[in-house]
Amino acid sequence: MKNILEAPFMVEMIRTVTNMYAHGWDERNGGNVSLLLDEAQVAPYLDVNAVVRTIPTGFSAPALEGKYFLVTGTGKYFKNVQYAPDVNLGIVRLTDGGETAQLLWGFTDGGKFTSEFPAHMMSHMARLAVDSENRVVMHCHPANLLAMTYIHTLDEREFTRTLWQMCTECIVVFPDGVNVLPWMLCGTNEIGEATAEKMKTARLVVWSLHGIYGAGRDLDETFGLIETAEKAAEIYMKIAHLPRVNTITDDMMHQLEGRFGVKAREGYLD
Ligand code: 2HA
Ligand code: ZN
Repeated sequence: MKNILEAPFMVEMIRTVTNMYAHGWDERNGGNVSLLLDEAQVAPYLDVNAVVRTIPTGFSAPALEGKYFLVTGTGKYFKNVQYAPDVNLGIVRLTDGGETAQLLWGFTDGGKFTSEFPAHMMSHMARLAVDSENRVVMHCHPANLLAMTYIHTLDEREFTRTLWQMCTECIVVFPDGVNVLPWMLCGTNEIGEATAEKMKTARLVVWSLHGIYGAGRDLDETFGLIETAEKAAEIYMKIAHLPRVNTITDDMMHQLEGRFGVKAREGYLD
């Protein structure tokens, strides 16, 4: 068996959560990440028939039957992942129609996957139905996006348009815009279902007064998506209380659509 700590997916996951912590997005045990893996990716590094223990998930996810995920642990601190990946991360395979997770590696202190596992798995299902290449769901608490949910309308079109207006490249990076959930109790199947519903039409879902979810094809892309939205929110928080003299107009955004070959969410531009 090859050393799993040297597997490209493991190295990338450790680098990503370390970077998320460095960005201040994941204080204490805040945030969680899940990465969909193929059996062929995992097999050189562990015996896929050796189940360490099974953990009930508390939900059903038939579309994810037999799928493998590398996922952050509940109560674990992103800042510690690089020093003890086998404690803070785990690899699970879903069985029983998604109702059981078979632990194959990690969570060596007896721990388990993130409390937001329902939101992650339901979001994977939703995104895979739209994009079969989607592999990542990422949640964190970036300060400016969070701050924005205290002072900006939560109307999705307005929220998206404000972010697009803050940096020229926003509409290019997330032409599908940002969906927004009202405050809901986290860690529940209900917020998981609501997040997944929102994931059908956008790869970014804001959890008002809490944080954000991003989805994408790989860790870099998903990190970059959240990074770009958070940068836009930062600009907004710098200027929201000041008179606006200039802005990115809808006409400019139509020019960006043409130049970069993207199409803004239907009805979001005038
Ligand atoms: O504790 O961020 O939403 C991790 C979280 C819960
Ligand atoms: Zn959170």
